[in-house]
Amino acid sequence: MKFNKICVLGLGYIGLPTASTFAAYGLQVVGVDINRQVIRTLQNGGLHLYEPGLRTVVEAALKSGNLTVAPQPEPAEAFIIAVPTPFRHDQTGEYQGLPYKKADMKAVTAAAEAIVPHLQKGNLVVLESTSPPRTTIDLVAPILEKSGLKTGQDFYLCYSPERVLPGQILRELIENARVVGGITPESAQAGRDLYATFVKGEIHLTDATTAEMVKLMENTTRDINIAIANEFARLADRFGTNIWEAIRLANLHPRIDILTPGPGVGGHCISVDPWFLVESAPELTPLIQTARRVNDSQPGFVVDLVQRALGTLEGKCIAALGLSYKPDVDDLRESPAVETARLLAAAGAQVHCYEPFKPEADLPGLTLTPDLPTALEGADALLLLVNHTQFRRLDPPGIRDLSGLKVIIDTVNGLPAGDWETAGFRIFRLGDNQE
Ligand code: SAJ
Repeated sequence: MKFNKICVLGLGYIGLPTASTFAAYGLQVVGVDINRQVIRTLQNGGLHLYEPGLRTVVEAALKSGNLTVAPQPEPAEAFIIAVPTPFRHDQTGEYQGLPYKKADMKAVTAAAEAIVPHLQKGNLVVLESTSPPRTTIDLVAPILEKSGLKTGQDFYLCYSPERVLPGQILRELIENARVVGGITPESAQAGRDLYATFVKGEIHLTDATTAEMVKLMENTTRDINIAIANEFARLADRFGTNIWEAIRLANLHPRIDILTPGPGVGGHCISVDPWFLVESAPELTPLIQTARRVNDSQPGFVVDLVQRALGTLEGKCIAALGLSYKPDVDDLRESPAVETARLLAAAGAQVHCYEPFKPEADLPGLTLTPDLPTALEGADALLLLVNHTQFRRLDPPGIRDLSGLKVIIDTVNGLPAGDWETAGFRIFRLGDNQE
């Protein structure tokens, strides 16, 4: 199939890079977002999110005229749905007395409904949003059929997960292998033709539900692997040893690759997606549920560490460095750093948060400071929550001159302990209890 004009629904971390990349490769792209502020920002030459390299690609795409943005879709040959699938905040499920989170499919439903009036014979629709198994068949296809057209006969329908790593989206979008799951083999082939516009990695064809499973299995596996690393850190702490050294040595084994412990798992993907499998079959997913709970409870473990370092939290002032869900990104969604700061504040500490990628974020209940010196003012301890490159380069004598604090708490093994100790600080590391 040959495509000249496509609509990309959802201009977030995935939709916007995808829309601009298609535009860069010569397609006419209408980028659609229901948030008028997003549309206005883009039309005025701004950008509502940060991703390395994205500004240049978006600017070029808009300037060339290949990318336009609009609040509603319009007739096109292909429609890509890249809207968020968070979990529901108003409702949880329960299995054996424990709560589990449920997917909020409102945005996917609304996007599919918005396509209906424009859907024509021979069109292709691709769902990219991470979704519970069978969403393409059971949710999206019936909505699209309200057009009077038959799925697989009159129009093609695919599920194709995005698997790009935030921070490297533009490169991975092009270079990664892509899985395209069709509701029919012809649908999968149409999907391949579309992504072949720019994908340099291999494009693997399968059915829609398998493609949904692939995505969920990838992120769930990573979640479970991080959970075991976090549990090992708790054990190292209990046994008075150093998890970072233990992991380094264990990873010398040719078949072992333990991931990195930290304050927990955040972001819009790994902390959310495993619940989609749990929701679909709670009785089959005890391991997945436990891993989620281990990672979600990791901020509490950090609070214990801070308490140990400071004696008490009541009345103590803590400079919390980093709020994003992982290093060198501005995304605060489901961030364990934010959760940790909130728990510390709830326990009576005064927390000065500093997030260099979003110094003015609006986080109810938290105090954000515009820069590092302000965060350090009056602080009893510096708490490193995110391993941002610029924090790793902090200069211990410089911090000593800026502030009277003596205690450093490092949850991500980002700071060279020796240098800080030489400069007169006491350093407490997550999973390293050698008192
Ligand atoms: N984390 C750890 N320890 C680790 C690795 C990560 O605590 O060893 C934490 C991070 O700090 C962060 C969270 O886990 O809070 C997730 O970070 P990540 O870098 O592992 O993953 P994401 O969420 O940025 O991107 C993932 C990727 N999935 C996999 O690697 C299997 C990416 O390829 C997906 O496209 C993306 O989810 C997505 O959109 O689903």
